[in-house]
Amino acid sequence: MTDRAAQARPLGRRAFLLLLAGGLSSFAWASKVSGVASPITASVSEIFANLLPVSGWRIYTISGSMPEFDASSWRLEIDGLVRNPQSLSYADLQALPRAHQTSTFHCVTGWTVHNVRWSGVRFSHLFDLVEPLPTAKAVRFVSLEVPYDDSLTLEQLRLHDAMVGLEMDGTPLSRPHGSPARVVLPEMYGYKGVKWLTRMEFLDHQPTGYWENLGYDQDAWVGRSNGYSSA
Ligand SMILES: Nc1nc2c(c(=O)[nH]1)N[C@H]1C(S)=C(S)[C@@H](COP(=O)(O)O)O[C@H]1N2
Ligand SMILES: [Mo]
Repeated sequence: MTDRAAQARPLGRRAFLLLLAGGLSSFAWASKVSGVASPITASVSEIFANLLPVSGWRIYTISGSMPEFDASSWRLEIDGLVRNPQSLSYADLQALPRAHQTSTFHCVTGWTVHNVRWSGVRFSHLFDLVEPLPTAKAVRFVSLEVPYDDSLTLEQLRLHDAMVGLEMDGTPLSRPHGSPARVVLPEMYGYKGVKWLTRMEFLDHQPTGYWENLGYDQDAWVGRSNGYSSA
């Protein structure tokens, strides 16, 4: 138990679970009414965030469960509108050319982590492997944490700083951060960064993702989406 959790007593476990349920339903209500989800939301993920001690980061999960990574069974399935579908093991992915970058991470709810060091595989290498068909326009990223998903266009995935992230700050992704793989695109808000990634599905259209179904923007450019303007 963290200090904060201890402080939360005399709220018992039962009350705590009710609080979670209440937070979730009020979030759904708020987003329906306002159209765009408010930056201040008492969602399950934020409550969990407050319980976990991490530096700068708030750990988000929509289900409260963090999928466990098993290197012997985990696969990154890449399928849909591609010539050569792939089922990559963790070792397969690690054997691909590795890219490194330092970038800033922004969550749309207003927190930022500067100078995150990422290491991973560029989407362009994965494109070379699977050969998207001419009809492919977007990729849907599926998490082991059901039903979290989101999507990006092929054009966006070709940006210089987009990757499947495998390491953060010099170590393999931790379980809270989405081990073993997460989507990284610093130019967009964090909800595009699907954690516990397990599938990339190539499609001829761009489907709406988990948070987008609750009112967030499909195009999640930092500073110029979701009601923010860089002007
Ligand atoms: N599977 C999954 N991926 C997710 C989320 C989530 O709840 N579940 N939250 C997203 C949001 S809104 C943000 S800001 C980042 C937060 O990353 P972190 O939990 O590593 O801090 O994860 C993104 N990816
Ligand atoms: Mo976020």
